Amino acid sequence: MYLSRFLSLHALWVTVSSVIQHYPSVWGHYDVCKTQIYTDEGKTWDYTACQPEAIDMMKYVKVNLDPPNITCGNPPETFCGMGNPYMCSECDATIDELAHPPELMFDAEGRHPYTFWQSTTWKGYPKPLQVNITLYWNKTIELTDNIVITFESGRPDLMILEKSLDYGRTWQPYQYYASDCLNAFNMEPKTVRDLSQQTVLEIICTEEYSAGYTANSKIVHFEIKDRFAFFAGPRLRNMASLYGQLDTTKNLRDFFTITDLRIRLLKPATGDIYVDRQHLTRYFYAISNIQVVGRCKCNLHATGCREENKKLLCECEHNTTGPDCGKCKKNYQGRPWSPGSYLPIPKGTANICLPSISSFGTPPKFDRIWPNISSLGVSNPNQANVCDNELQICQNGGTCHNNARCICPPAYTGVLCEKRKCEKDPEGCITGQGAISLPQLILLLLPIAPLGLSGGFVF
Ligand SMILES: [Ca+2]
Repeated sequence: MYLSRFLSLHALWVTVSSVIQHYPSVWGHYDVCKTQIYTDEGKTWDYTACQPEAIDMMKYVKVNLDPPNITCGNPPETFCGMGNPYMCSECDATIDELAHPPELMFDAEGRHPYTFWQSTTWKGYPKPLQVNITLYWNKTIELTDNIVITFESGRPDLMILEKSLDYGRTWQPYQYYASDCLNAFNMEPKTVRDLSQQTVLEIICTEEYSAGYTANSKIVHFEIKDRFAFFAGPRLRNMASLYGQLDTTKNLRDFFTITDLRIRLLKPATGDIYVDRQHLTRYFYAISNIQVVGRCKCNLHATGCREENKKLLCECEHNTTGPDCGKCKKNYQGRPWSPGSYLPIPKGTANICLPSISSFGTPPKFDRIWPNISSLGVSNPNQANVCDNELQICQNGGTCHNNARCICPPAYTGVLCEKRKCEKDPEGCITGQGAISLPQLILLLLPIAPLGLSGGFVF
């Protein structure tokens, strides 16, 4: 008896261990849009929320400099070291070895000396030396890692990082950078560590990255991961919490979403309070690398994003279409388009577009109140097929009965079993019948599994 109890406990432990080990590597990835499942009625699809992998977005970036003639070397000019104004070199756009065009901000590094873009020197002083570097993708992108700008000159005394969400029509500041925030922007200096969950969207001015030539570091950050950490913990292990927040808080989601970035270089490093007018060739901007890591925003309806005619496009699933999978495909207007949802963890909700119902004919143009499938009911047996195994597939394990109705699993409802029952519950979807939430799972496991959910997780 003891042996059988031990064996069943052991079996439970093996199951539990495999769940624990499996969960962290699976739950946040959303790397599959659908899987084929087998039911009594045969094969069908189980749809899940999905998103592309995060990638190096600089491979796809386009750049625009303003003013356009701000790159050094045309005509050739001399520039000198900040530390030693007598150590000088040439910038000449006509000689490869001496040219510093903008694309050198995005080439693969790994060799010394680094390749870099460089501006003209501040020979027009006291007229400000200002440059706008606009990075654009013609695609909505979700940032997943810090933006990192590497300067080969001193880091600027004044700089603003801006973002656009509408392809450069309007701009919002992301972060201010200054050696003296109060003086430059009338803002109290802060670092991202001064923020909290409640103030994570605050736009701050930081003095952390403007120490110019005197500091060893050449790097300027915009801290994405530190902001994620307010929700996911310092090592970003609790991504479920972050995903939950992103799902329910549009402002937070939008904060990390961009179509364009603009680096506004407003004053070069001077290394001192005063500008040395005798040696204006010491003052310029030079950038060797910009890191932007993110994923195509596909509204949780695609895992692929490809470049076509130099434009990034989501490879949409779930009967959606558009560059961001932002609308339903033709003939799939059975209910209003909706983005997928990260919840419930780990698979999310696909919110697929449902087939239009042909018996209703073509919906009148501009008629936004065309009946949606969930309001149709199944009372009229003469109406067109409600479900079949090809187009109108019962979801979430539901089975199609006589083409007239879907027989749904206990936790689901809706004509095609597309809705979780607890959606109606004002308390949210905490205890779905037949489904077990992650917090529940952890609580259940704690007495016999005194270890945290750990494991490498890559956002
Ligand atoms: Ca470079």
